[in-house]
This record gives sequence, structure tokens and C-alpha cells, in this order.
Amino acid sequence: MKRIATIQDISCIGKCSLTVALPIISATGIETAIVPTAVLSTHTQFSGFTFRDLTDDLEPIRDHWKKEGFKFDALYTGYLGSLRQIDIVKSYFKEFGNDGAFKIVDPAMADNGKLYYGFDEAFAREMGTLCAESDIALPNISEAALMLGIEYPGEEASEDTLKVILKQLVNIGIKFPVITGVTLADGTFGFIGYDSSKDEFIKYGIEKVPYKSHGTGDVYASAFTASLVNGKSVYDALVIAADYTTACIRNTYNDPERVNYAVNFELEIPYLLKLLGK
Ligand code: PXL
Repeated sequence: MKRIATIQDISCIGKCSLTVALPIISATGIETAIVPTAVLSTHTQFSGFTFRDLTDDLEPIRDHWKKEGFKFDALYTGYLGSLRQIDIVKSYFKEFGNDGAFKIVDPAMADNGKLYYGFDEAFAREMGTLCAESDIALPNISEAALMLGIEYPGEEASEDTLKVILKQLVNIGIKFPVITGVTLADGTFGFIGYDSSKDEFIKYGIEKVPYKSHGTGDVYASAFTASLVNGKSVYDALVIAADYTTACIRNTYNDPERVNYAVNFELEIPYLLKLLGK
């Protein structure tokens, strides 16, 4: 069996980070090791959430894994709680990121042009340095702009603007940035990326669902990681993740009993497996 390690928080309620990554990746037949960076009662879009920082556990977990000789097919990081955690994650990349392990960074820290509660611009810049150690980085438009320290171009930024931003991300060392949640020139919704090793832009969009929710970036990055480790090419994995995430958003949009803090990703797992030919 393939094995990945994913490093992000546990939000007990909120359907994001580990409570999304673990079920999605496991369902596709991959062993999913987790490194919880913090435990929160809910994600940070609620008020009054509890936050237990687990930074002090990260190095002992790494060292024990090293002693046991565990190997991983991918390392996938999401929401990180502090500057120190970013540094420690780099040491996980150094320790476990060779032998062909994919390093995937979702710099989950912002949306709608604004950083999530508790983050500042220094954190955003530092996240850029972690993305620079990844094979693929998956920022949304807000995160891309914040890592660069440039003005937020808006959710409807043009493809030309996004291409300039992609090149700027390469200039700060990010080999293969893929901006998610973008609206393409033909009005479809999807991603645009730039593979600097091939000097090639890639993009894909599907019909937009008029509904926005938290946690969709986490669903996207988890489905992408699962697809890649299941043997899909980077482009095919990005497309599968876009199709699956859009199905999750549509399912939620059509559900009169939906919750307002996350998407119905569970109900579309059979569709993800179908996309993967399972
Ligand atoms: O979905 C990203 C995410 C992950 N983890 C925590 C969050 C959020 C978004 O708000 O608050 C704790």
C-alpha cells in the first residue's frame, strides 16, 4: 500500500484540514499518517474556538518516525499554526521527502483577500518559503497575493493577471505553483498553474456553482494528493480534484439541510472513486 503523511490541524467541528484529508485519502486506498499541528474545537471561522497548540509534539513525532524508518510516498501540509511549525515542517521534508516522495503544500491561511484569524504578513511570507520547498504548491488567489506581498487582485482576477502572479511565485522559488478557485476567461471555474521545469502554463475549468464555502481548498488539496499518489499525472490529478470539489460544492448547494460551515464532501466520495477508476 502507498503511504502519505499529512501535517495540519484537527478542527473537531468544521470539516476541514485533517477531518477532510484523512477520510478522503484513506477512501482512495492510501494509508494516511497524520501529524496534528493543533486541536481546535471548531475551525477559526467560528468565534470562541479553543486552540491547543501541538508544536512541542512535532519534533518528537518526527524523531520517532525516523527511528522506526517509516517511508512516505507523499508529504502533504495544510493549515499550520505558527512560524515555528513552518520551520519544523521543513525538517520533515528534509527527513522524509527524498526517495521520490511528493511534497505538496497547501498554504491554507487566507480567503477573500484576508488572512485567517491569528496570522500576519510575516507568516504569509514564511509560508512562501515552505512552498518553495514543495513539488506542487496550491494557493488560492488570496494566499498567492499574500505570499508575494502584493495587492489582492480579487476573486475574478483575469488569466493574464494570474499568469503574472504565477511567474512571481516562481521568482520566490516555487517550482510549480497552481492557483485554485480561479475564474477563467470563458467563465468556468478551476485552476491555473505554471510548471517552471517545462515553462508551461496549465489550466482547467468547469461550470461554476454559485455557492462559496469554507474547507473547499482542503477538499481540493486532499483529492489532488490522493489522485497523484494513486498514479495519476499532475495535470490529471488537478482535474480530478477540480471535478470532485465542484461536485461537493454542488451537492451542498442543492441540499436544503446543508450546514453553513463546510461542504458535503462525504456524499461525493463514490464520485471521486469513480473518477479514479476504482
Ligand atoms: O480550511 C482551512 C482551515 C484549516 N484549519 C483551520 C481553519 C481553516 C479555515 O478557516 O480555520 C483551523
